[in-house]
Amino acid sequence: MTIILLDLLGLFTFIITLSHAQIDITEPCRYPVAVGMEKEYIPDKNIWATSTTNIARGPQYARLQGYKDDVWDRNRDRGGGAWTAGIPNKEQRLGIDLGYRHVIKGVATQGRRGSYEFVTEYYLEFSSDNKTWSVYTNQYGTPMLFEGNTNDDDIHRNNLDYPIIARYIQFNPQRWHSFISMRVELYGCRFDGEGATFDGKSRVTYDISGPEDYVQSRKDYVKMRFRTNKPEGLLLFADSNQGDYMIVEMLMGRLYLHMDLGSTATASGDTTLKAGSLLDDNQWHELVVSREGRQVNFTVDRLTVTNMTNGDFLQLDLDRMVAVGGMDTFLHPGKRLYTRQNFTGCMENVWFNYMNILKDMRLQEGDEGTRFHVHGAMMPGTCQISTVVPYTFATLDSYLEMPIAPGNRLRIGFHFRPQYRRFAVLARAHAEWADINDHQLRRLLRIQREDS
Ligand SMILES: [Ca+2]
Repeated sequence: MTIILLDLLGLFTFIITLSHAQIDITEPCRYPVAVGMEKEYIPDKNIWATSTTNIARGPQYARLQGYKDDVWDRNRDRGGGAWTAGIPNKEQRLGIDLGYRHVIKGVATQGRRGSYEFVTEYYLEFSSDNKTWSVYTNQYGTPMLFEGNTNDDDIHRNNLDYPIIARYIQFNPQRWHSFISMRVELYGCRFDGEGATFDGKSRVTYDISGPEDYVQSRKDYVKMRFRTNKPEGLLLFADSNQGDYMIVEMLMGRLYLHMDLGSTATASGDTTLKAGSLLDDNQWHELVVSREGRQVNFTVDRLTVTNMTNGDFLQLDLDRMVAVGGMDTFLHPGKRLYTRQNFTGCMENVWFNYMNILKDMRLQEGDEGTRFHVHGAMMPGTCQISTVVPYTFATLDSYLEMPIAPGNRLRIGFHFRPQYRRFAVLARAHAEWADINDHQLRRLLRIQREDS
């Protein structure tokens, strides 16, 4: 296994030398293809909408290149040739269940042919569980408005600045011409995430203590996706007997990267970079560490912090252990490390210098002499984390409202955390009868922020 990996490294070094381009072997979907709205690989039942004008304009007809047939064909019912929302407002959504998680790298839209109905601007939303949704954002973190169509039949394709990894996608039209009518397609690949769930006591280690097994690198590349609802924990720990290390830990929902490429009596190499905030929100996040010499880029969800390492050294020397998800003891770490907790949550596609740790561990499972070891009850496979959905009360008048059955006794508990330490935040909950859209009186529970 190691020999193949070395061969691969040699090969990629060679390619980089030739092309002078950065080749990312962790790139999950280099050649995106249509997921199958047009070709109907996505079945009708996997497509939904918040409203529909009539049955001939249902969501199942929102297929790229679909059109209203002049002649009725029982084998290919194309309906009215597009989905058309029944309510013309900005709250309408066309949703697609891709069946499996995908890497989505492009989207295409069309209007309804022959009727001059089309959507000119829309938001994209995505979800891995059909419960918690994220909106696609631009580099400033604000929702990104996608360019739609300018007529009813030309295809407009948008290639995404960064890929979406999700099973569920929603189009949320914001402006349109005449009616909200859409035909769509998505482009990407099936996502094969090699993941595991860590329970706060488990971890994976890769032994590099053998005489031939040490790491000496002038460049480093670490990448992982993670999801947690705990604000603190150790994600990665790699160190050496001489004092070099690379550590990634989470504290108060922020990520900290600590590195030391070598210290002398007069110059410490100890360097810390911080990135991200509120990362314990139970959503998937991605971190990337890329280092070349003293320059370190620490990226969390596409926002990069760059710094130079302290000290005079350029090489990371590791000869003890690479640990993912935690350590056996925090008693004598001897390194810049603040947390005393292992990571709780899910990780997937964990790369450490071109080693896909969870995948290579699975492939070598049971091999005599494997340098991977699982400690504790780490569960491989899809994420097993319970779906606790945190809400951020961003403004004073933010509130959370949910319908509750009349006559039931309800017990409510809060776990809440102020974004800034100096604010003490109180919450207020009250229940009231309210007339919601189906004209049935139901009781609504409202939870509201109340600052002291
Ligand atoms: Ca060193």
